[in-house]
Amino acid sequence: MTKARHFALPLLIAVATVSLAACKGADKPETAASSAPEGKPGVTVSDARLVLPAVAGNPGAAYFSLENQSKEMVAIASVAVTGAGKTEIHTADMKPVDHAEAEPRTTLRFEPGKVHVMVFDVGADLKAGSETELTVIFADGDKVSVPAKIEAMGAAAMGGMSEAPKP
Ligand SMILES: [Cu+2]
Repeated sequence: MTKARHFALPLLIAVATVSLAACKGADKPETAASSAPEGKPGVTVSDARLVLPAVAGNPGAAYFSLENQSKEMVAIASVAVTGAGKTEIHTADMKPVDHAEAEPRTTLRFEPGKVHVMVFDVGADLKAGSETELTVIFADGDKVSVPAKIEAMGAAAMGGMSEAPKP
């Protein structure tokens, strides 16, 4: 009988070690897999455009729509425009705010006369009729980049009105 006892003990230890290892392995299998470099699940940015200042050196403005299909609030920390300097998120009455929020299952529209992005130091190579890139940076660090149409100030300000008379 003494021989049997000698066998049984190491076997028990082996079984315990194996089950411990299995526990550890099942803990967090996909930590590194879920961070995409661009894009944000449930969020779509569209209709991006940059309106150039009427007078060179003045700030321009950027507009876009952000559709939040997710169940969570999405916070925009800042917006970057390729070829321009710094930007600020402004309320309708031109007050800078440190972020803008899109409620769950709503579309937040940045548009003239409402919340908008003020764009400073607009580079000379940003020309009406061409495109640049607008990047929305979220409070959690995610980013979404989309092409932005570049428009002259007149076209946006005049809306549906006819063009100014030519000299
Ligand atoms: Cu403004």
